[in-house]
Amino acid sequence: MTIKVHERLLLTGAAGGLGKVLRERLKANCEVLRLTDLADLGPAQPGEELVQADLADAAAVHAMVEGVQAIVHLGGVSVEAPWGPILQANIVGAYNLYEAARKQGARRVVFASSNHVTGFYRQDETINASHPPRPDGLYGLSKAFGEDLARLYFDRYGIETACVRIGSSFTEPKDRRMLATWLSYDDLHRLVTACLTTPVLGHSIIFGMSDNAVTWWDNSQARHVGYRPQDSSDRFRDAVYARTPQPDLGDPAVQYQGGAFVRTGPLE
Ligand code: NAI
Ligand code: 15L
Repeated sequence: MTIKVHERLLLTGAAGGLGKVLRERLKANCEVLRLTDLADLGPAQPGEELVQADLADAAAVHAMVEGVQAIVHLGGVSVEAPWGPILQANIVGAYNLYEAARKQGARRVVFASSNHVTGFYRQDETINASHPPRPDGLYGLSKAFGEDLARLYFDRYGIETACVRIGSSFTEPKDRRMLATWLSYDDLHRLVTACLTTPVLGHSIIFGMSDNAVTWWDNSQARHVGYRPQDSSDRFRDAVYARTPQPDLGDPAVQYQGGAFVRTGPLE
């Protein structure tokens, strides 16, 4: 059974892919789940409060944080994109959220960071939370900003954050790279639950992955979070190999952890 340590939780980005996944599951983690997104959230279900708002709108963000004890922050631009939208959603939006948490008294955040904070490490390297960021684009850079912002708000104000560098959270791994980066939806919920319930979180960086045989990430610095993945990409391996071409080892998308993010997008 999931321990409910928070009465009211805020989930940003609730209309998105992972937002829909957690909308159902996080009801077990609280009495009231407040959901927010720029996009339409549909009708409120029992135990839900809905707020349609732009994270770049400071007043709206301050209002949505009122009365919540903890925040699961998924909202924002989730892929490589031009600077304008990334600046507004991921940088101004994250700042607004932490300022609102400080002023409204929310004490813990689970921040959906991304493996693209470290996308320019090679696939033959194993990295941990102490390795410096090597973002693979403006999107990864904005997530690195979010992680540093969270660090400042912990050091100065004691607001705890788990920066979850999510790998690839989809129903199943779509390609060979995702055999290393895959995070099942159930493991995502296990990980978010662990971040919400562990007694002392501090400012922690944890790589969001299932128990995959191939991995580039070492979570030994986040044992205090108490996350134990129970799924693995391994059962998809044969099918993924059968339906995908032999990789070109000269392709940067094959060499680097960020995959295609290292060579696509508005930086070109
Ligand atoms: P998504 O793109 O499906 O959902 C993001 C949501 O944020 C959307 O519903 C969108 O309307 C909302 N949003 C965007 N700009 C906004 C703004 N200015 N104000 C309010 N809401 C805004 O992305 P997904 O896949 O659900 O990912 C959720 C989070 O997890 C994102 O922060 C993403 O960067 C992160 N993540 C996801 C991964 C994955 O494998 N799905 C991997 C790594 C990180
Ligand atoms: C991410 O950060 C994206 O949000 C997601 O859509 C995937 O592209 C994922 O990384 C990935 O690296 O597979």
